Amino acid sequence: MTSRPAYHFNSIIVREPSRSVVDGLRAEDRGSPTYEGVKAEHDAYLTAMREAGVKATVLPPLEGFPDSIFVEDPALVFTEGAIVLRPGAATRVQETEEIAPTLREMFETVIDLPAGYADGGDVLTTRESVMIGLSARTDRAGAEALRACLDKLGRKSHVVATPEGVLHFKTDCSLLDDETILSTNRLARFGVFKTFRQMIIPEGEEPAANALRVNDVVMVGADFPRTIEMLDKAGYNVVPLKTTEIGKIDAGLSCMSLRWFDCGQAG
Ligand code: CIR
Repeated sequence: MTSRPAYHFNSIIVREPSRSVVDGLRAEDRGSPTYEGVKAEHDAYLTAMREAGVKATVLPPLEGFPDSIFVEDPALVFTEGAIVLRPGAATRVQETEEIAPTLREMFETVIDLPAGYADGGDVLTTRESVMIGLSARTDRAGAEALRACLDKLGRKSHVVATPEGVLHFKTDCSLLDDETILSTNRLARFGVFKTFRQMIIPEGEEPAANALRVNDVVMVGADFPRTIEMLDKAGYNVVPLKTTEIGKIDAGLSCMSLRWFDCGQAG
């Protein structure tokens, strides 16, 4: 267990969207996002992050990688160090080579995942343990190799399942505070959050489960009024953010940043 709340961050890395983001991967075609729309959502996200108290390192767009705005997937970051992952989608594998130099500049310890496949979207960091969801992007070999890397950073971890057809573990859940998880009903039914208080997403608003707690605020997709009302009533300081365009390429709020608490920085 670490000493500070798992949602206490003072540093993030984001990457500007490329014009090629309109070709981002998607499971189901609900129309392509527009570059301008994604850029506006990304800008608002970055503003909200800064208002929440983090210092942002903004990386330049990568035209060759349509999904590279989703920096959460090729790496994991912690106060103790970073892990360069092995993304499970063929078009995203080389995003690691693009982000690794920044991580090596910013972290003393950087570990490369040695085997298998794992996406950061499948990893939920809680105060007690790092949960690794098996999915179409994260296989058993990757999850076990990741556990060994996390062990080197002094982090406990365990492997859990992701519902069939759901892109990432965190597509369906997020941390609201150290005791509380926001989850879809379909994931909560797996029983993986038994040690937490659980808040269940209202039926029909499942994509709202990928919310994001950063310091005092919970960022939530603006298209999900019942989830916003539920969290608001529960006393959370909700910041609604538009995710309509990135939602067309299966993304939510956690995917657009790597977040950590840097002890070398005040705040
Ligand atoms: C992909 O399929 O990889 C992107 N279109 C969406 C990635 C979303 N990432 C995340 O939730 N961590």
